[in-house]
Amino acid sequence: MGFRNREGITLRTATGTLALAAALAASPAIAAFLSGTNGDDVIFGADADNVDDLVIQHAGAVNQSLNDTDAIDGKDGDDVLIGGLGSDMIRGGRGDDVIIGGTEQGSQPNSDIMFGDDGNDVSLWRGGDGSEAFIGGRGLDALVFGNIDRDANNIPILSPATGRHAKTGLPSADVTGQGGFCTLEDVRGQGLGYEFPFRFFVRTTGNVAVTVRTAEVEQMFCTSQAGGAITFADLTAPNPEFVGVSLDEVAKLNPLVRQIIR
Ligand SMILES: [Ca+2]
Ligand SMILES: [Ca+2]
Ligand SMILES: [Ca+2]
Ligand SMILES: [Ca+2]
Repeated sequence: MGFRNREGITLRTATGTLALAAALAASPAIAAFLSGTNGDDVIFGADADNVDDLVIQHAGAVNQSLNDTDAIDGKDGDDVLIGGLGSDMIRGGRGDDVIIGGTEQGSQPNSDIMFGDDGNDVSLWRGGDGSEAFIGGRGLDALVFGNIDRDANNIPILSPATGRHAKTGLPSADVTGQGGFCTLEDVRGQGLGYEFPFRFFVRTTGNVAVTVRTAEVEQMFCTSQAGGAITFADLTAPNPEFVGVSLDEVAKLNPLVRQIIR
């Protein structure tokens, strides 16, 4: 398992609590390009390519940075890839990858582009993460909207997991209690490059907050319009629509998603 992270961050994984400060102190400065191994990796965006990077930022010039963008390549293996701030580009590679573009809490830019590649991949979005794109690639891929659990430093919490993510742990998210709901529009066959724009509506205002585009994604999980329940859309159906599902049904539809959501 590989780690890329900011100094001092603690990860909770299946193998226990790992304090990474010592290990990171010995590693070179982390650039915006983060490459995993062909094993199971946990990679956090460095959020370090910004105006505070004195190698990038020319004195007296306007902003020369990538505004916290990271380019993350998980390579093979069952990875957990987390972009953090900025409009990140994240590639899962082969294996069952869990990809989070944020979390950004509404800070901008926050439009992440995520590729699942081969394997059964999951992309997780949280309120405040902005409008994004998820291209699933081959396999059974799922887009999930929910309140991703974070620590006090805004880092998604990874909890012990079983199966293919026993080495990395998995993030968790409250989908049932999310403060909004989703709609989908089917634009397959229109030559747009993506197949579904999903819109997230804030329940209290009824306003659209974001639109997430998908291509080669088979499943979508969100929250019911009234709240308090999970909805699911089968994107392989001729006329996909959201229907209510129990957690037991989620487990049958997608065991990896069931490990993540509640
Ligand atoms: Ca990997
Ligand atoms: Ca980032
Ligand atoms: Ca991001
Ligand atoms: Ca993958």
